[in-house]
Amino acid sequence: MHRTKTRFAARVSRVASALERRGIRATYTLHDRALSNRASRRRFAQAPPVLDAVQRRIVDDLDARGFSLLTFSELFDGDPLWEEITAQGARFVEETEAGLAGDRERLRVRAGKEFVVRLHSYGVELDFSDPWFRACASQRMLDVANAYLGMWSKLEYVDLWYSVPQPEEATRVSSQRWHRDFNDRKLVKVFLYLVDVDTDTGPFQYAAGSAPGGPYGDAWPWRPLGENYPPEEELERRIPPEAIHTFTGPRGTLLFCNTAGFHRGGFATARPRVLATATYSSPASLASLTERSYRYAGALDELDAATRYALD
Ligand SMILES: O=C(O)CCC(=O)C(=O)O
Repeated sequence: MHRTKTRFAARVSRVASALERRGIRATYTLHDRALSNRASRRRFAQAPPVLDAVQRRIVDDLDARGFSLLTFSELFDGDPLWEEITAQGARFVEETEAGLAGDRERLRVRAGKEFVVRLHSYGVELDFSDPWFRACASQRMLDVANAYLGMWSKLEYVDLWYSVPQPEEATRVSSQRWHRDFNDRKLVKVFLYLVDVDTDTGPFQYAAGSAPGGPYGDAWPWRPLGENYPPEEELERRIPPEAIHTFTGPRGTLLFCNTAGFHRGGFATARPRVLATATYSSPASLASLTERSYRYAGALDELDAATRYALD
């Protein structure tokens, strides 16, 4: 009797979560096609930003292969923001290493992804006094994200990560394995390396052309809440090695990437990888698939319309 009841309960819970998934997918599609994204595309089209040559190159690269690689100083030429971000990174490293050596309870980690310590994680308040947030909400970055997405985007996620070195024999787990992000069909993730990253520091890797619409877009195709983690060896058989890019590089390396395409990283074995990251996605994503990681604590009415939209 107990067994029957337990099986029945398990079945009810499976059906309930399948229905919930279906509901979330339907909400995403509705917001993408008809509700929020349509209005956001119209707003963008009414006054598209004027991009300079560096910003144009990033958008063209993203369109052509799903990523763009440059340096922070190319995009923020001569801006003292770099010194502020590196100081922010240094404080984060110091606090993280003190936590790793002592009270690990203080460290911000997510269950199943304990190898990444975060500066903010979710549920924080941020404003322009935070240097990395200021970079992410700047027109230099936001105009790029909006131009690639063809709409006013939402700045959904802002953080700094410290990837803790793993034993070399450890197996890759979670985002250390090839996957597509579930967030959106088309999104922009940004990674700014705050330390030199070599092959033992867990470099980010990307399969160019694997975003929806690309030559490998049909391999385990993106769907909202899809099964986004295929077996590693199968993926490596299906996508040719020349499409796989491994982003080693010095501190200051800046990468824009549509992570609806296959990517992985953070499998540091020799040294910690420290980076700043951000995600820009469509309003449809925030309405259905994702949650903003922070609340903007500044005054929205002091911002221009596209920035206000991104942070609100
Ligand atoms: O840590 C990495 O390099 C991978 C990050 C990742 O998979 C993601 O942000 O979706």
